[in-house]
Amino acid sequence: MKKSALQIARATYQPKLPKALKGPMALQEGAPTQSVADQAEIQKLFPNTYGMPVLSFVASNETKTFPAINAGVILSGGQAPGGHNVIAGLFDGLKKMNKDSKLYGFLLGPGGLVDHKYIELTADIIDEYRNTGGFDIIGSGRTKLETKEQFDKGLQILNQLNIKALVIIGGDDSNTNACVLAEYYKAINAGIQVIGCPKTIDGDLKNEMIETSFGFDTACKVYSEVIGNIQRDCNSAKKYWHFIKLMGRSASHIALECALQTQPNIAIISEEVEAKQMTLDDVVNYIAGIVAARAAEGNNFGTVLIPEGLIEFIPAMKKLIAELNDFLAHNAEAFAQVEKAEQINYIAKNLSAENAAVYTSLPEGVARQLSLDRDPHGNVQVSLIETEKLLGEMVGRRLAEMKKAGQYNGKFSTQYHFFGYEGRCAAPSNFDADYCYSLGYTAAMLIGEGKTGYMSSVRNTTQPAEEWIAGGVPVTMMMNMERRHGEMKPVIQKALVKLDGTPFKTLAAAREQWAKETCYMYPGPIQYFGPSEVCDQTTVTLQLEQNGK
Ligand code: FBP
Repeated sequence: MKKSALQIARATYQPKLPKALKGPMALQEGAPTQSVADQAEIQKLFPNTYGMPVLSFVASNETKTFPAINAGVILSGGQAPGGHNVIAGLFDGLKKMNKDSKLYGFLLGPGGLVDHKYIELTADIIDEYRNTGGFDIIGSGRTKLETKEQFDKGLQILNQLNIKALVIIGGDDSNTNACVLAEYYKAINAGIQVIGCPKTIDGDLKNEMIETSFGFDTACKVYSEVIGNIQRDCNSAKKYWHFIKLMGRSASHIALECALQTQPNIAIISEEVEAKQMTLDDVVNYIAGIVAARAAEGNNFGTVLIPEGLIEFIPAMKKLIAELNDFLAHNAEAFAQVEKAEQINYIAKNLSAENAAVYTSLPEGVARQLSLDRDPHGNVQVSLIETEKLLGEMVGRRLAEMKKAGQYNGKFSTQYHFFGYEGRCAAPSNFDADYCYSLGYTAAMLIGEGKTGYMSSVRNTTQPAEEWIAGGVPVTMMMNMERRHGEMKPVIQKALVKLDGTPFKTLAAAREQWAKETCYMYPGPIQYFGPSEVCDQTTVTLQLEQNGK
């Protein structure tokens, strides 16, 4: 297949590894661990994998020998830059321990394990995918691995291929399921180790031991590049307000990181909206106030960053969505008979007065999206809701009222953007290329040490890769009990934006100035070759979290 010049050059990049992983190494065990909350319940549910110590690899003079092993790998959930390097690192690590080891890839996500769809990943295949974006080497999928039947069907193929270890590359839910699988295989003495790897561009799988999920760095850099370009355009023509929605199903880490990289006029953070119990009108008034203040200075242009998950963090919208889900689930047939022109009225008549008022205040298009687009579980698919248009249109209406009242005298023209899929398969930045390769290599070493129920962990990531600390964190350590589909379940705690954390505080301290003045920053495209300060810097979020600056 024909390749671009960058593809060819990038294929030869050798990812950096932590010093401890470069030669012979020894494993250091820490003290026994506890789950972050609900210790008694989690311990009861995971009697075989609870309380294990945190592990770190350190350089050693002792050379060990390892038997050949067959391992399997699964990519789970949304794509994130660097997945191919996790697999390359895993492959190289397994081969380093014993050249006769083999790696199998299950196809199209966890479903591949259950349906027995797989390929053997040979050196030729791996070489094709080194340092590339995407998950296309084996594909990904969102099948949840959670039932005993699935685990047993998986075990059949693992036994058939003599696979002794399985690496699951996924987000919080996939790693939770990986841990349930590890516990199950241990309980039945299946002789299969299960290791997880932290993936998601959303950045919400992180804690004391997992500093960041892979892909967040690259995705934020791609979005920040285009936001910067839009800001240049915006500041050149000075005639548009750009409403930019950014991916991130729930947490606002991506919006926050992009704001820190580009200094837009406005950045909405869902976690703050929820904490302050803001209504949709409050958010609209906040934006309209800034638009009017800039207009008073003659600046009828600006940029607004909006996190994808915002709608569900607005308490009134959350209530409305809950009632709508319920109503539509119980009245699907009757609703299907209603004429299109009548649908909004019909729904409004059947909602509680409070929710009907919110519903009818929405622009027609959004009201329709809320009532029509359901996923297979009957839930609104928030990512399909054009929150950027919702806010833009509502701000437009508010400004018209302000104009009548003599509080605003400007022009308001909008442009709308949604950045998500553009960044999920980008070629990994140097940080993600190195981080992912190290995560995969570490997973191989954990397999070599016979571990199960661990997540591969690489820490100290704001320092040069040489100084990174590779090891494993027991997945049970990150768990707590949460209500899911009406039942209490053990899950890895999702990391939302902390309002008392340095990244948010940094935004909060600067945003008034960014709103009033035009302080845009232009990060430019990801650089793979050149000075280290240009090519190897990780996210502002990680630097602020780890170093406070
Ligand atoms: P993961 O949590 O599986 O990594 O996926 C994250 C994400 O990219 C979200 O940001 C987004 O809301 C969602 O996936 C989109 O899902 P899909 O690819 O199924 O449209």
